[in-house]
Amino acid sequence: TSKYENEKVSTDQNYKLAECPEMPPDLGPLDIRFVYNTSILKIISQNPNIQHGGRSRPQHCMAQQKIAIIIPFRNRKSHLRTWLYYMHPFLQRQQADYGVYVVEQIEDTLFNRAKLMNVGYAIASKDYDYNCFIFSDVDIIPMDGRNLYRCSKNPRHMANSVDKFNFKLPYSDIFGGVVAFTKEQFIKVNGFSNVFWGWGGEDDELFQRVVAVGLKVDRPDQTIARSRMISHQRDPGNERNGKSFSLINKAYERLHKDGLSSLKYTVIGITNHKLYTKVTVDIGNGE
Ligand code: UDH
Repeated sequence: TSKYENEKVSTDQNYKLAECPEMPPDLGPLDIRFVYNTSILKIISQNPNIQHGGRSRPQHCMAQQKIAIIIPFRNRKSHLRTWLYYMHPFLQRQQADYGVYVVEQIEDTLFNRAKLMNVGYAIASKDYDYNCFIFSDVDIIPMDGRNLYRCSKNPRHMANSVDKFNFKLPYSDIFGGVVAFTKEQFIKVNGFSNVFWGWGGEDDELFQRVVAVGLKVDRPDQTIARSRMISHQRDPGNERNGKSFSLINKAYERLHKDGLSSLKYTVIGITNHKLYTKVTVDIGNGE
């Protein structure tokens, strides 16, 4: 090797970024009003540091977690645009090393939010060495930058103070909206159940799984966890699941046989959009 190459190698080795701080600087309350009509092109131009597929990482420090954000999706284009508009700046200010995965269920089947989350986990894991998975509805936006979108010692429930519920927990075991799991935690609970078709119950079942494996749920302080939900009607194809109570009653029995261990799906397409990776998937129809 030439002298020049030796120098180059030693420079690269010496150039190690310092770890990012636990609490990034200058975070605080955000003004979230949902009164805008920005185009995707404008969001792209406002976020020049996003890489194709909706990836970003801090430029001046080494992030401690590699975070995949998984969003279950069908027919919510304007909600997704709102999410991208607010959340890319939010995550970058939090100095996150992250990628956004929008997991779209094909038409004409009953919606299955939980199974889409499992698919997102499986696809993102093949993409990059993610060690933290944040499962987020497309219609929830945090109102304070200090609500860190990170994993912690226990699975974490970020949406514990939503405007729709007057910023209170409607019941103590609620675990919907936005939750974060390390890879180890998610494997330990065997992911979400795959058998909740239609609206309701899959998030309560996930709570039961967390408890069953001896973990707890962490929640941020409610004053900083304030979030807004875009109000909407129930979607067609996502009617209430009438069986969810009887399913949850047997959550412990299904824990090891229903979840990541039994996940089956067919990928229809994976597209790298500028602001997110879109995974279109056929997850069956529950029959
Ligand atoms: N989702 C879709 N498309 C659908 C259904 C659900 O993208 O057709 C996703 C989306 O990310 C959504 C999440 O799944 O944020 C949760 O579904 P949801 O928004 O229907 O659930 P939520 O409990 O609302 O937030 C329930 C309907 C409330 C109707 C109240 C009318 N006043």
